[in-house]
Amino acid sequence: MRERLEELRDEALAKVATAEDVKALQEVRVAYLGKKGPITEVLRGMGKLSAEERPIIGQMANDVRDAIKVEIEAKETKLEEAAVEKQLATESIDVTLPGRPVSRGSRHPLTAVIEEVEDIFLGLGFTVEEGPEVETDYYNFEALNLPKDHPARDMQDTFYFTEELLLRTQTSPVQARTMEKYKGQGPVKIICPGKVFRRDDDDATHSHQFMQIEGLLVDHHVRMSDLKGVLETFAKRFFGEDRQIRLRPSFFPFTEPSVEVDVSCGICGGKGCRICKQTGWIEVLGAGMVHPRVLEMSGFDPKVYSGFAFGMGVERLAMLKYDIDDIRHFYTNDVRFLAQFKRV
Ligand code: 2NM
Repeated sequence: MRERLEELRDEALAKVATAEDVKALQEVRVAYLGKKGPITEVLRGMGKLSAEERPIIGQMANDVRDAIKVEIEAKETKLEEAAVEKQLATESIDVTLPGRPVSRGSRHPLTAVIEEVEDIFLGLGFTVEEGPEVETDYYNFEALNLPKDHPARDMQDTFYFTEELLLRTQTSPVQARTMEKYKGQGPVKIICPGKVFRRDDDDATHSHQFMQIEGLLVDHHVRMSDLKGVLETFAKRFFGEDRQIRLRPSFFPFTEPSVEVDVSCGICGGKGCRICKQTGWIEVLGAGMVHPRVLEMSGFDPKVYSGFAFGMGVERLAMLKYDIDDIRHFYTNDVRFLAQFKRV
């Protein structure tokens, strides 16, 4: 039995030594250490041995089993390490290669301009109000002194869903809604930025959809000079301290009197050049004193309150400030255009 165990041990260890993979080792384990293996068989036959020999052979059988087990485990570790080594050699990655750059986006230039204008008016004590883009005929026209048969409606004709529901042509309905909310109690100091829609040509300077910012101030004793001061402050902060403004008479149904506001040309400083068509001035916005009927319809007593309002196109502001020659650049979303407005 002694010889048989030694023979089994040498045989098993030889097979472990030549095993080339984990699967071969597993086969050796099953063949020699399994329940039906030869060592178990030897142990089973120990009943025939003498009492002195039995513990010696038993011990020896255990030693042989342990020796085989230890060898299998050692070989297994070696094979696994070799497999990892091989993988490292064939699948190596170069950690010194530079990473792919992550490009950061930037705010859309129209968003940047809106935020800049908001900052200026917040600094003057105004708040920002928003409202629906789908409006009722009442808030978009009636409440702004444009009754159903008014000829000025033609200029702003728009996209109708029904007789009474349309895409707003200006953000003034937000102002009418806000005035209603204040229930005749001033002061109201708001600006309303947002998308507006008009039946219009689409070319380098026109779009059927654009962004607008309107402002409204209603309080006791509000005068034209207040409007002038606020707009001059805005023009200087937005375009530069060296700029001037001038007012020209105009007409809007919701203001009386109404004015067009020009800012002095930033290219020639007012002397006249190609940009300002030799006039020295560039038109930037419309404004006026809120019509008493508009105040009245929104719940303010025109004998107690007066106000001024103004409206400007965001695209036009951006085009003037950043020298952009075509309104369609804002909607094409070409990153070569958009990336130029990254803030430092
Ligand atoms: C403009 C020009 C002049 C205006 C008027 C009002 C309101 F609601 F108070 F009647 N909001 N905005 C207004 C006045 C808008 O845009 C060129």
